[in-house]
Amino acid sequence: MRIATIRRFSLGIFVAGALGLGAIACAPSGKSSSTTGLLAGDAATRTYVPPGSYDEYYAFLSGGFSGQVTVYGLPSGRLFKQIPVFSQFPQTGYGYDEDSKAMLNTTFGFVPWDDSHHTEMSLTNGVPDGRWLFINGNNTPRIARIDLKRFETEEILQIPNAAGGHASPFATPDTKYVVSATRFSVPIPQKDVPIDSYKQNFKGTITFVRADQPGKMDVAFQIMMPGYDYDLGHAGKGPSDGWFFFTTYNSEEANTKLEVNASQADKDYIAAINYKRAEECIASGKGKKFGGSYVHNYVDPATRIAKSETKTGVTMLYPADCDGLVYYLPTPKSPHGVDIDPTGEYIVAGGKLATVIPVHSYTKMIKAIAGKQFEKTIDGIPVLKYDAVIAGEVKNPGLGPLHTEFDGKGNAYTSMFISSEVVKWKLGTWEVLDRIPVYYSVGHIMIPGGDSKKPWGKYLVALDKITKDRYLPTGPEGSRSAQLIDISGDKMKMLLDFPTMGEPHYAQAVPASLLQPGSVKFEKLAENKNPNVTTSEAGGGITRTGKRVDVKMIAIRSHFAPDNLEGVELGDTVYFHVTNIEQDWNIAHGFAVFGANTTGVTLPPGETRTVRWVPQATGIYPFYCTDFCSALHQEMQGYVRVSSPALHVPLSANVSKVSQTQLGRLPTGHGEK
Ligand code: K7E
Ligand code: CUA
Repeated sequence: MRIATIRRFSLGIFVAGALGLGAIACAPSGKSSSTTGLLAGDAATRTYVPPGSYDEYYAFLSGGFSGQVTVYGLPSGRLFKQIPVFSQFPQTGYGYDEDSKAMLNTTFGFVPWDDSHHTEMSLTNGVPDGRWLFINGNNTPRIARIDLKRFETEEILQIPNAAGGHASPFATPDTKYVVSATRFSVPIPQKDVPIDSYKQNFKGTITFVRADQPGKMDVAFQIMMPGYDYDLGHAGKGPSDGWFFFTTYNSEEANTKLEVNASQADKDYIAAINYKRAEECIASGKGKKFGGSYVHNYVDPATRIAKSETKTGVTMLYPADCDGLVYYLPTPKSPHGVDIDPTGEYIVAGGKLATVIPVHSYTKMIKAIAGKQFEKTIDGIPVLKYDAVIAGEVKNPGLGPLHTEFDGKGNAYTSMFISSEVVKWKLGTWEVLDRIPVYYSVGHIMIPGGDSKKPWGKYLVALDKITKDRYLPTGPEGSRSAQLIDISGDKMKMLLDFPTMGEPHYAQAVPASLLQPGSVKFEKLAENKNPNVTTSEAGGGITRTGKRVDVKMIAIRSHFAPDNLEGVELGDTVYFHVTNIEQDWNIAHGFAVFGANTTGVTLPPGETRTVRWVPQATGIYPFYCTDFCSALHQEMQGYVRVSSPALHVPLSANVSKVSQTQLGRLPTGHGEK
């Protein structure tokens, strides 16, 4: 079905192109006319941000299997930055250098990769506040927190007792919690059992993580759930604040050929979790102590060096022990997304195999709970009657509904994966108002603030999985694509395509004014508490502790000091602690040494980075600045001599204005080890 659809669309474009209409070929023949109202020139004007001008929104796209986040401007679609989160990043040295590599520690050891799906902005009163961006690691379940003053990953918490952290890291309206539900059920705790004992042994968990205290993210509690696959989640808001909703599929509990065996049941469920009730049950001692260890990594705010701590044990809640904690809302069919409208009343499911978009009512749900309108009970979880909770169904929306966002004006927009379109419909009447084709196979869509109480409903970004025909070919694998759609009028209008990095599953965006004023320009040297900081040329030097050699140096336009180092011996491990003492925005230097076998680094102004190097042979090794920083950048270099231990070459560094007797002494002041 999907391929046929794509072919049809491709053909449409080809025909349009042949007729010389390539520039406005965003309306395939035979589809809605809603895209034809916009001339290419109008779209260009709407998305053109002239040189020297700024974009209106920051957009944060998840990087999918790149394990990163990318930062774009809207409406231009210009890429500003990649923020490494779960992946090592050669461009900066993230995950390679001595300062940041602890960020990637887990109980599985050092894990320098993950599959990141959902970005989530921190919220205050249900509105994105621009403090932090959270993103999940799917494969080795983790949640990261990115600080949006620095656009840097500052914290990563591993999720124990889970296998796949997909329904994550959605936030409560006050960011008290972010959540992670296990996509794959497994034995919890893990044990070696036959796979076909799934129904007896496999379970799912839903984890609530305390997230409102930066640097102190921690597992608050977990809920032991039936062995389904948990897909996505969203918090209630307004009247439904205090509840969290998660989609499930594979309520059949199949363990093989899921594409058939997990598609048997007519309906799966949305799990509605009353997390205020969870807090009460825990307070009254109904939680159980449960095992499971996990690693918490965070950037020490003073030193800016990442640290890891391993934690053990969680509080586990069983629905049977805490009545009123979880209810199941029957939902057709293998639902994917679950999205709560800005008023908090409607719970919209993306039943990817369903022919309708089912919408539940929070009010009806509460009434059905009070009236005990239960179909049955599963592991202590009452299943509510479908008719008692359903508010309405959007009929004939298209094929393969996945995700819904809202514009704050009473309209909802749903991505249709199979029929490759975005469909606009009205909350309350459920009528389809408009549809626009996208290219192709759209997954998530994003309206700035479109999952919050206060959407900025001007643009919609479609995040497409397949982009045949949109860009010049680049070999067998092309990029995925984002498409910017104007939703300010009655009809949606396609404005722009731009390629993405990795596979952006979800995205968040906020007005630039929320982040621009607070963006850090440089680290103040006086506030750099890295123990290896060097704040002046005279402060550099070289010291030996057994087989370990520490070099402290500064970088400033256009030299390193010291820049001649002797006395390093074969068999030593050398740590270069380089501080960029520039105090000006965006004046970066870099550092790399010949034969470097760990990393090079870029050095933001005012910051210290440490590179570990184990020389493999005697000789002379140049080091240099990797960032073209001035007209004399090519002169920004130095040498390290590596000698045989038998030669007993004395340790030396040509530190200016410093006598030989001072060599090897750490500078006074902060930072003494
Ligand atoms: Cu790709 Cu949110 Cu992981 Cu849907 S998920 S597309
Ligand atoms: Cu410093 Cu180039």
